[in-house]
Formats: sequence, structure tokens, C-alpha cells
Amino acid sequence: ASGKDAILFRKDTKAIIWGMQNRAVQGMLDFDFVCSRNKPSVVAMIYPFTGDHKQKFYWGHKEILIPVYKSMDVAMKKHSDANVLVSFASLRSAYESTLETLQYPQIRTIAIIAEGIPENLTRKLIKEADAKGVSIIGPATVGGIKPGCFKIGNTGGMMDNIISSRLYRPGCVAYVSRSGGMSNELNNIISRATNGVYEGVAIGGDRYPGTTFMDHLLRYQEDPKVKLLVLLGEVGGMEEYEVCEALKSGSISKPLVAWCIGTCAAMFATDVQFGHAGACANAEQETATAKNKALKEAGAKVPSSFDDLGEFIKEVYEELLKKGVVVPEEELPPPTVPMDYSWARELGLIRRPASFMTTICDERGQELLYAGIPITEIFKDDLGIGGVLSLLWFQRRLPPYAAKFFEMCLMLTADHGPAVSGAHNTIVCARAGKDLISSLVSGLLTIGDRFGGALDGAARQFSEGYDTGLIPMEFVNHMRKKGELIMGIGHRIKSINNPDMRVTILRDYVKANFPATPLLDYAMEVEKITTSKKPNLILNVDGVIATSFVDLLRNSGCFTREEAQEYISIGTINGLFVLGRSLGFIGHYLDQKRLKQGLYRHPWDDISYVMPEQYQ
Ligand code: Q5B
Repeated sequence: ASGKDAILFRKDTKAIIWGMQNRAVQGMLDFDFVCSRNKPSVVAMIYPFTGDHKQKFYWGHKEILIPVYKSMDVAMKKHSDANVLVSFASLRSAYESTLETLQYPQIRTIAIIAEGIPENLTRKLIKEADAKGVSIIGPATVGGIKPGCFKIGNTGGMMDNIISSRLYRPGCVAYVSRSGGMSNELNNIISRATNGVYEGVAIGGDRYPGTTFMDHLLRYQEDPKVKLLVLLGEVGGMEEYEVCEALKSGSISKPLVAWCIGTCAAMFATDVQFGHAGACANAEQETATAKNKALKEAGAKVPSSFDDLGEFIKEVYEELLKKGVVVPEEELPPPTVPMDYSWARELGLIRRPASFMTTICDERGQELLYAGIPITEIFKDDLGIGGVLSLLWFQRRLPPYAAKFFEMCLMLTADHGPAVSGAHNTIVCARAGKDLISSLVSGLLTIGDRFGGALDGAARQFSEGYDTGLIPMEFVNHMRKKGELIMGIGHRIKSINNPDMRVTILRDYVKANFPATPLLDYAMEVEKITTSKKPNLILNVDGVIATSFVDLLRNSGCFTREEAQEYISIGTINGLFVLGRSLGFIGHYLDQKRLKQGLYRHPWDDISYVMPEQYQ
């Protein structure tokens, strides 16, 4: 009489989903697959906030594409065989989008998941839907499930739950509840007590649900495959009394097991509002206790507490079995649905060697960790740049004198004017119109043995000389014999007559603060010999940093000898120059841009053009 369909979901039901709920859609497709449906139940999605496109999903092992439409009209026209709309619209947009949906006669059932839609708007929707003979499930619900046929959104939970409650094939028990969470519990209880769920709908927790307990119970009453009815009501509202009337009048004649939750409300001195908007007794009649009593009197099987619900259902089911009303069917195993990789990993079912390993930083938790230390602690303990560098480069806290040493290195190497190779490159690059990163990188790429990148070489050469027992003079001769320059020795403009104050500052600090400085001392002895030959062959800024750094690695007590050696051989120390000088290069880039310097072209009079003789 209502014009609404008695059967809402079939094995070939097609649905359109409103909203970008990819997880829910994948859950629906997995359910379809485990139910051995031939085709996916989701045919399209509507999302007004992006253009038309396709989203990728799994159908078993295969990947499939589902179209997403900006316009509902296009979605409806292209998928005129879809008769269910599952709306994940927010409470703000659910009213408008449901009204729009009701304009399309092809849609016979609408599930509205949103919670908090104003009651006056819900009532308007219900009026409109009733006039058009459309069934609304919800609002404020997870939806419903029909094993073997269709599931709305996230109903039934994850695949392990669906399998354990045998929701992949129909049983003979149909239920209606208010709460989506409780419907999951019912799936579990019914699957243990009987041959399983035939259909279950959670009508939602609002005071005005789109369809009522009676709407669904009457549908189940009509469906010959349903043998047993279960009603899980709750405190608040009067709907259960309509069920009582139907039981008395015989319009519901199938066995009905019922329970209204919220009987504990009687223990509170004042009225209790439970989780659902409608779950509050405004009169004695609306209490769970009163409704349970009325249901029992009307002929429903009502246990004395929720704990006994399963037992009651079981008893009724076994009677039906005995009477031959229910005939047990052969249990066939469902097809295997591949488990999502991330879920299987979370459950600890699979393992895979990671493609990446990291030991210095973890950003996944609530707080960023540098080598295991939370960022708040780093600030609380005022570790500074030197402390952060210690954590990220060496995975450990180093003593304050070491952190200060790093910071001094960065400050001393920050810049040495526009004439040096790196700054020059940065400037030329900036003036060619390039961006900050290109200009910075162009400068950094000049760092090498001759300019600023002699630190690692110096650390290796000096420590090798020292470790093999060469006295400084032997070391200088040995290097000369090999025809190699000593890294960390020599400077273009600095000399013993024009000392490099950077070297003096750092050397004095290291001598005063490091526990031992054998390699720095060794390098200073070497300097005495090289400067006696040429005054510019000083221990330069690269050399003083490098040898001090080796002293730190070897004598701070924070590294094993092997670790110290590894840092020397893998090339760590140039990093200090790279990091420090980046400050200066960025400064030069900004300076050139600020000064609006145009394209640089090197003057001809500064280039000696010498052509090969035979062509002159
Ligand atoms: N001779 C630095 O050379 C420089 C010798 C040597 C033995 C040596 C040169 C060198 C090693 C690499 C090194 C870092 C190229 C330097 C830096 C950062 C900077 C830069 C800035 C900043 C300078 C003249 C005579 C020749 C050579 C001999 C030279 N170096 N002997 N061991 N190390 N050093 N680099 O002045 O007999 O006459 O043929 O490669 O540590 O980059 O500010 O500019 O902050 O930006 O051009 O401080 O020393 O000397 O090559 O004409 O040599 O001395 O064999 O002997 P020069 P050259 P001979 S710090």
C-alpha cells in the first residue's frame, strides 16, 4: 500500500554512492565478491567537488575502475539500472542531495549515513520519500546487509567479521535494530545461534527514522525465505508498541524474538540520554523495561536480559528446525577475498623486507623523533643546531663541547666572500635568472678537493700518516714522493703573514675543550714544515676542522675506534663545509636578486684568446 518495495536488495542490485568513501566502496565490493555476486554492486560514485574521473578498486584480485561523476543527473542517466543510493553526504549536504535523489524514480532505496541532520529536515525528506514510495534507511545509521546480495557501506565490519558471521550467504533470520554497532553484534549472535542472517537493517538512532521497525518487519513477514524475526529496540520512542499491535492483530505472525536495550536507565535518578538522538525516554511508556514487558505480553519471545538473547533465538530456531520450517542447507566455503596488504600487515599475517631502512628520524608517531628523541625534548634541553646535527648524523647525543664545535664550524665556514669558486658560481647562476635552489646547487657543486672539500681527504691523509708512525717530516716527504698535495694545507690568500683567524679561533677552542688533540697537534707540526717552504702552505680551515674532527671521533669516548674509522672512510666531514657554506651561498643568491643584477658576461679583456698556432 505504501508503494515501497518489499524486497530492497537482490543479488544484482546496483548502487550509486554519494561521496568519496573509497574504503566503504571497497568493503562493498569485497562483500559482493565473497557473496559470489557476478558483478560489483557499486556502479558509480557522485562527488560534486571534482571533475568526472575514475577511481581504482579491487574486484577479487583484479583491478577495476568505477566512474565518479560531478553531476547526479549524469550519474543517474548513465546508470539507469541503479536503484539504490548510498549517501555519505555530510549532515550539511545530506538534505539537499537526498531531495535531489528523490527526483529520480529509478532510485527505490536511499541509505543516509549522516548523523545530526535537523529533525525538521528529516521529516520533510520522509514525507517526500513516502509520497514517492521510496525507502529511506537512516539517517544516522551504518545501513544494512543482505547476505549473498548487498551491503550498505561499512555494515558488517571488516572481511574477517563477515566471514566469521557467515554473512556471505543467506540464513533464515531477519532482524531490525536501531544501532549500526549493535547490528554487528546481532550478526554475530544470530550466526552462532542459527543458520545465519537473511537480512538486517539498522534504521538509525534519530527520533525520526526514514523507515521504521514495522516497515522492515512487514517486509520480512512477506518474504517466504525469512523464518524468524529479531527486533532489537532501545529506550526512547513508541515504535515498539506498533510491533505489539501487529503481533496482536496477526499482521506479524512469524516468531519474533525481541529486546529493548537501555533497561539500566531505571538505575539513574534522572532521565538518561543514551548515545542516539532518539534514545531518551520522555515518558514511562518509552522506557526499555515498559516496552520489553509490552512486547512479551503481545507474544514476542523476550529474554530477561540482553545476555540471554542468543539463547532465546537459538531455542526458537531449533523449534523451527524440529518442525521442518527451516531445512538446513549444505555449507559451501566462500571464495577467498584477497586481504589488503596494509591490513594483513597490521594483523601480523605477512612480512616483507622493507625497501628502505632508516635509523635517524621517525615522523610517524604523535611527535617527530630525531634518533629516538622527541622534538619537544630537543627544545626543552636546548640541544641547538649542534645537538640536532649530532642526532641526525651520528644517532647520538654528543657532549656540549662537541655540539659547540659543530656550530663553530658552521659559523666559520658560512662564507668567505664572493670571489671563491662556490659563491662565484652561485652569483653567476642567480644573475642568469635561475632560482634559489639551482643557484645554491651550482655553488655547492664546486666544493671538492681544491675548494672547501678537502676535509675528508685531510682526515684520511693525516690520520694515515699519524697511525703508521710517520713523523711530520716523513709524512711531508712521503706525500711529496707520492706526488700528492696534502689536503688541508695551503691557501690562496692566507699565509703565516696573513693568518686565517678562522683557523686560530677553532684551533684555540679545540685545544681548550677537547679531551685530547693528537691529530691536530700532528697537523700543526706538518704546517711548520710546509710553511717553512712556502708561507701560504698553512694548515687551512679544511685542515683544522678535519683533524679536530678526527680527534673528536677518536677521543670523546662517544665512538668506538671502528665507528670513528668508518666515519672517516665514508666521507662525513665535508658535510660540515657543505652545510656551513650553504648559508653563504643562499646569502649571495638573495644579495644578487636584491641588487637586481643582470646577466653576467665575463669581459673579453679578462680572457686570453689563444688559438692553435697552425690556424693563425
Ligand atoms: N703546494 C688551496 O694553492 C690550494 C700544497 C702544496 C703540498 C699542498 C692548494 C691545495 C690542498 C687542498 C686544500 C682547501 C689550491 C683550501 C678552501 C676554502 C676557502 C677558500 C678561499 C674558503 C692553494 C704552489 C706550490 C706548489 C704546490 C705547493 C700547494 N698546496 N704542497 N701540499 N697542499 N691545497 N684545499 O696557492 O714546488 O711551486 O710546484 O690544493 O686544502 O678551499 O677562501 O679561497 O673558505 O672559501 O694555488 O678558504 O694549496 O698553490 O697550487 O700554485 O701551489 O705549493 O705543489 O709547489 P695555490 P699552487 P711548487 S681552503
